[in-house]
Amino acid sequence: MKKEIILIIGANGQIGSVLTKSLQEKFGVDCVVASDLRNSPNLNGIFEVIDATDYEQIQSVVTKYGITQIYHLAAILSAKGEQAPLTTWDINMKTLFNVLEVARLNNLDKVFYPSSIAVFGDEADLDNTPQDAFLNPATVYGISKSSGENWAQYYFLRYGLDVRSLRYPGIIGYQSLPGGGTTDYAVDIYHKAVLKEEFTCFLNEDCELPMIFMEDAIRATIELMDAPKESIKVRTSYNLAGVSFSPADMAISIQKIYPDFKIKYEADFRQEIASKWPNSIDDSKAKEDWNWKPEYDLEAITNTMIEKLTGQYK
Ligand code: NAD
Ligand code: AKB
Repeated sequence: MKKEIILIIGANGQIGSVLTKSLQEKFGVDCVVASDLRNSPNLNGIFEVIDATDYEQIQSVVTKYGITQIYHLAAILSAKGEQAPLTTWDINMKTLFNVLEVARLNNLDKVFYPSSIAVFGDEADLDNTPQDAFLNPATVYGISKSSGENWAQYYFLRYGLDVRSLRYPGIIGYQSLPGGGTTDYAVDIYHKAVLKEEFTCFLNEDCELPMIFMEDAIRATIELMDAPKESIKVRTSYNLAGVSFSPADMAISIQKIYPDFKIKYEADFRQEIASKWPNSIDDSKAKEDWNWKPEYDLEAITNTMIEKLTGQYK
């Protein structure tokens, strides 16, 4: 079997720091190159500083290690992106174009490109949003992801590059902190609960959004990338569902463990972003094509988050 050498771009982020470890376990520490804008002193493994807006920096690492697959995670997320729309567009698109071109010109085997529920806007059904819903995203982040999905498909159709993609929901994990998204509250809330502090939520109490536990998100990524090429029928990006809930649902689930936990609501600009995103996602294509099945519901997420964070804060 061919030896795969993996490059992860944006490896220091919320997903990258966890995915790096999983890919090291799968492929071996010597076969995974983590990269980001700044060094990662605690990483046990190979690290290279790469600014993915610079084509040559990616190319030189691909050559140096004989990279065969790229996981391209670098992006500016929804809330932070609204602070600087044009810069966000430049970074999100330039990094993607560089990855696609490096992959094409070096005949890489596969590329992973994460998309997001942010591709949907108010033209899509909010409940059980279908795979093929009309996309009219309202944030620059969502516009960049919906465009990126089409570029992924273009490289597949035009050049045969095996680009695979998931529309991740908001990701919840204890291992890392989120960076600049609209769903970040769903991680922060557990940190406050474990610290026995009141939580101020920037979304409304009934704002239901699709979420997924980190373990499920990582497993989905690896299962998608492992699936036989012919079973990948969606070449833009697969809808992916974990579980859907509102901040009030989360508070109730935390109060089962900490009855004194308090939450108050002070909605800000992120509520406007969230109001145009789905409440829930139809991921039947992912189920059909590569047998996707989430494992964590809200209760399992709450129990695991509180157990793990309690250990971390000891
Ligand atoms: P993050 O913001 O935590 O991490 C992104 C990383 O990219 C950071 O470490 C940052 O330093 C790096 N980066 C930024 N610009 C770069 C550049 N020019 N060159 C190299 N690295 C650069 O994001 P995340 O939550 O880990 O998300 C990873 C990917 O998954 C993103 O593409 C995001 O859009 C997507 N996604 C995330 C979620 C989620 O809930 N976390 C949901 C949907 C989609
Ligand atoms: C964000 O809130 O921007 C991300 C996402 C859902 O893409 N977590």
